[in-house]
Amino acid sequence: MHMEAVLKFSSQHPKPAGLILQYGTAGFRSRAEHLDHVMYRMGLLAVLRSKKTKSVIGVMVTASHNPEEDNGVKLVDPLGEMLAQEWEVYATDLANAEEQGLPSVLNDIIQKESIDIKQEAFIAIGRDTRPSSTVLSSAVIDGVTALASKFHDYGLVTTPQLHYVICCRNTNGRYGQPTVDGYYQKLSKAFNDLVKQDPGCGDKSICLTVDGANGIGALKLKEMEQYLQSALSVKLYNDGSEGKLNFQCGADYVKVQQKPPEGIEKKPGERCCSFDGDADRIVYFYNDDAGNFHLLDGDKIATLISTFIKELLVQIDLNLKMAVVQTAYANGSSTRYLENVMKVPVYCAKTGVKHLHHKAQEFDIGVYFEANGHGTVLFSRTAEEQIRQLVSSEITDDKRKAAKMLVNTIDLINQTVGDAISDMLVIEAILCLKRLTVQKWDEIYTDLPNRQLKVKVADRKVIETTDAERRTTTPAGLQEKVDYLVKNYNLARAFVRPSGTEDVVRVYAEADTQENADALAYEVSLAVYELAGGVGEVPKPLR
Ligand code: NG1
Ligand code: ZN
Repeated sequence: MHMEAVLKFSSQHPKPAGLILQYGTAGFRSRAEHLDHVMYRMGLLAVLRSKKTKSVIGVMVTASHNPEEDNGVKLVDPLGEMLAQEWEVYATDLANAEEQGLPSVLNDIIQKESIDIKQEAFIAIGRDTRPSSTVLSSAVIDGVTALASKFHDYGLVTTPQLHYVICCRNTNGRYGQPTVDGYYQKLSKAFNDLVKQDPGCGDKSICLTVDGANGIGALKLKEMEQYLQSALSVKLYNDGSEGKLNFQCGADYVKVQQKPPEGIEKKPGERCCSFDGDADRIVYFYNDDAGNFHLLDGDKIATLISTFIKELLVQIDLNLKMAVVQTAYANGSSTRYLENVMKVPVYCAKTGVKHLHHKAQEFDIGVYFEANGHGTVLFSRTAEEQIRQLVSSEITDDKRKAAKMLVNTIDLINQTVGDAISDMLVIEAILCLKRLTVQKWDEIYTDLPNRQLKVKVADRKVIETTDAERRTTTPAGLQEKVDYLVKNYNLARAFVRPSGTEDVVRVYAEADTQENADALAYEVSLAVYELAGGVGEVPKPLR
């Protein structure tokens, strides 16, 4: 191993004394100025992971929906999935080691994982548009270089684009060409073919307003527009030309604040969507004639997509098992609708797409979405093969059309990870093919009013959870208190969990009216503050 080089490069990326960071829900996240050493070390770790898996590994520099001043890094595994959980602890050990201890941490990993250090490694690197991302991604490159390994710097890409190219590279192009252009070609062909199944969907008949969160998604959507000539015309706002990344715009703002982003013009009934800062999430929204705001979040998206797929499956008559995976944040109405009306099995996973992705892999077709708009659809290899074979077999024209539409859907979906651009194209195609306005889509079921709040506590680890994070086991008495508070409201549900990306405890409540959801969320916040060591201002009622 090149330990001298490791230490030499490391001195250019010193670790701030005493700084301890954790590989959280989506990698490391912090203020950008705290991350230079982490980036360097994730370059080192990516090389070890690449040697271990004998595959190309990705490193994405982004802090997603977090403020522009923050940054972060996530590693991408061979098939475009999130880094294997067993390696998260190595990431944390490496990030927190004092400089002189680096060689021994690296050697430990090499030994524990029986890594052949002579094995070649190859790393693909991407970054978002944050001003800090350029220098931070060169720190990653230093890490890769220190271990004398090769890399390709994809530069500015969305997170899902990097996941896509990693999957392509490691499957010898079976998933597509491993370039950003290959991504545009694959998705646009699938989209154009899908909407062509219906003559009413051509000629720019689909018009959509997009809030690009002033981030990478805006940039990439602009690049992609020329490939979508046939059907879609986009009005792009918050394209990064002036506004600040994720500031009063973007999917997280729209979802959490439950209001439209700043800086976009829209007429009543006009369909709009918001990407997040690295374009792996999307939510839709519109204002009705009375000016009321309506949000169509990940749950509504999961319902739309799973209904569409289920209808096609019925037509092609293949016995494939489809399920929807959600988290505790899924609106109760969506779960009830899927289970009771659509008769689709629904599972609840812990927050964080890696958990949802894992669960979704258990089915022939696994649709997973977090309420915040991060999600995708996974087709098992056999399901995909069966559907593809059907297209060229002896069947009726109607059946063939349905099978073709499923094939186009498979190709349009980015199965590696949630992808705002890909999800947007799937949704737009479905709405057009099913002749659904955004209002009609919204009316499929009515969301229960809900509220999400944050509480600051001295140490959020005092809160431990069970049952896919729907119940707390510590501190003593907290769950009993939440149960007691929930009983006072109709159709109510509430839960508490420590965030994996911010130093806060999250509180979620839903109930029959917004007033009740707000009151319950406030009461639960107060219980957290009192029983879990709240710091700073005591939570106040929302109204
Ligand atoms: P945390 O901070 O652990 O709640 C948030 C989101 C997740 C996920 C991650 C990664 C909510 C309530 N939580 O996690 O769904 O997207 O960020 O970005 O939206
Ligand atoms: Zn994101």
